[in-house]
Amino acid sequence: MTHILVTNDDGITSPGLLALAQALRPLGEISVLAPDHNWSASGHVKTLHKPLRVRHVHLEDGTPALSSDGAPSDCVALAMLGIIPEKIDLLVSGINAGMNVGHDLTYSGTVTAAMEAVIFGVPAVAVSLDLPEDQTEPCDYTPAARMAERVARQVLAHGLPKDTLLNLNLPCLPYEKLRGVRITRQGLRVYRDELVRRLDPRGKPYYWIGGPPPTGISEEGSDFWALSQGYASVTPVHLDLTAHEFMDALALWEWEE
Ligand SMILES: [Mn+2]
Repeated sequence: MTHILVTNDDGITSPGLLALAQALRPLGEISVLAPDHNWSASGHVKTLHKPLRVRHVHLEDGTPALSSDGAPSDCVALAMLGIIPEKIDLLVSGINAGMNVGHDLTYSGTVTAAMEAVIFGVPAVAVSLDLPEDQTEPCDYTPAARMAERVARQVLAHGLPKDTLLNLNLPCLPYEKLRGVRITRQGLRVYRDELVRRLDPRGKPYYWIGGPPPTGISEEGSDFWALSQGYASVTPVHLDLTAHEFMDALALWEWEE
């Protein structure tokens, strides 16, 4: 039987995790191992200097699950190294509260959890939902979860090339309003971070990385563009970070003293 591991970076109580676990259920056996708190923007973590705990918990619908004080990527490693004894056929991470596009991929706990699975040789999909800032109603994760199930089904049918994951992002739209799937490239994010300096009660400064949320550049064919057009964005992401096109020019630098 197909065995799917589900994790996220928003934490075990996140509604996106529950929606995802429920939507994937028809595809096989689902194991959930997710962080016990929010690890958004934690990057790719391997915890080496403290022990990791794993607890038996239940999702809101009663589904048995496991939670850990480790990072999303730790959760994947724990599962693959034996916490989940059965062979895992697919890892799906999400559904993240907020899109993961452009350079977000280097920060994202959602995406780095998928990277961890790929390092273990297990195909992986990261799923993120674009949550509009001005939204008063909480966004419904069901349409995104339905699309995640479609993408997961494709990955189980076709497999993925070595060192490759799929980064799925969805606009916050009802399922019928989704315009379909676009295969995209990693786009360009525009960060608007500002340093916020404050004083603690003893007069010493401390800092926040503040500022408004990032925007993006809507170049046709990119992940950010697809979301802005109402499409589900599927970007194949490779773990080979080599700048291949720069290698020849780099070789021409003065390497001999
Ligand atoms: Mn998150």
